[in-house]
Amino acid sequence: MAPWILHLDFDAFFASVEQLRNPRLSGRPIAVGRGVVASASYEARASGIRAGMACARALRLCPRLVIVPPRGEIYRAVSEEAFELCRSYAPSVETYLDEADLDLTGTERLHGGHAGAARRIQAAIAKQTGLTVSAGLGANRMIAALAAKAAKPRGLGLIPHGDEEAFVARLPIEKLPGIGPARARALRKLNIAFAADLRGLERHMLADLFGAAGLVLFERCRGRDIGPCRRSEFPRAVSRQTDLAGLETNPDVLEARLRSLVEDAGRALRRLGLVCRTAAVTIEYLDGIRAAASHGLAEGARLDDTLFEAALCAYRRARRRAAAPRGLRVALHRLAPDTGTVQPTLDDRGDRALARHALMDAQDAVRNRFGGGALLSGRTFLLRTLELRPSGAP
Ligand code: DCP
Ligand code: CA
Ligand code: CA
Repeated sequence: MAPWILHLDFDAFFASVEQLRNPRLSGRPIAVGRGVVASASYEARASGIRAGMACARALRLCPRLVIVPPRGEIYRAVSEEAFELCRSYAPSVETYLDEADLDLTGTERLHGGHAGAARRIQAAIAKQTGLTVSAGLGANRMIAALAAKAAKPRGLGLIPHGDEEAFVARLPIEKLPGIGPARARALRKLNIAFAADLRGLERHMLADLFGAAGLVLFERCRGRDIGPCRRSEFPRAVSRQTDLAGLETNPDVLEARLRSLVEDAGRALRRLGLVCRTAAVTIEYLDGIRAAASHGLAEGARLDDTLFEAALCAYRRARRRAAAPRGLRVALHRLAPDTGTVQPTLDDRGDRALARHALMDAQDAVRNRFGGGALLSGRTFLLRTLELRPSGAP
């Protein structure tokens, strides 16, 4: 079966998230970073500002530049949310920072063509996050990533099978993964500027120059990617949030909302094969004030009941005002791979614990297939009865 990889990469990631969250920054040149620019908005790039540049130099290039300190937790939550959505399109998704690789091999009948699927995923991410991603389709991860880069911003690049060599040949050597500034300098001294030039070097010459990395370059400048697959990194947090519009003060309803967020986040956590050791809750009020608290767990947790207990502790500590919240967010932190060991609790022998995990997995299977509302726990059932009540009625 012909391999097809879809690579996604957020456009001006940190900067776009900041512009989205603060409309006063939108359309303006901004840079996210502390001392050094980590991400520059496209408006800032127009003045020549690039990632890696000292903020002082960036300010000289563009005195109107607004510099914003980075907020890693928010960026991670945004990309995790977006890439979670990708998992319904492809059985294998690997993510790294603001990038994801989806293996679409064999799914064309399902999606009606890979380009169509890519467009739909781009649109779904834009709808869910308000941010744009560029996409690349190709026979391997390197080709897909290079195609996405070439299509920035917002675009979709597709390299048909067989065109890999020709596509790569025209690229400056710096664009190839594995060629950093030092290797680029060494190659440029040999008058090698493009991947096409690199192909003039025999295998043993590249090996003499760069060792094992040279052998990988030999393949890469021919459009073949044999580099070791990046281990799929797990996110730093799994989070879910809901907009309450400042209309709800009933504690039972608020706690039911919390439960429903925990169940959604818990399902995402289990789908990623992870456990968590901290549950954090943030309550935002209409005046913009936020209250947050977190609750730690002695052992990695994955069951909704355990997660909810921790989240409820955090929530009750954070909820010091009577005012109606504008929004509620649950984030599961301190993630680790789920090793599948079930810890019996004091009041619970090992076999009962196992049964609770098996029940959780069965519930997930139903919810993954029919949607989160297909099974309602006692607490969230309250929400269903409220949704059925005519709006505005007590
Ligand atoms: N990043 C960083 N320091 C760097 C490069 C990047 O902290 N030297 C962070 C900030 C970026 C994010 O990683 O927003 C993703 O890196 P990208 O290289 O994908 O850059 P951008 O998403 O900002 O821009 P582009 O539109 O070119 O992808
Ligand atoms: Ca990016
Ligand atoms: Ca990137």
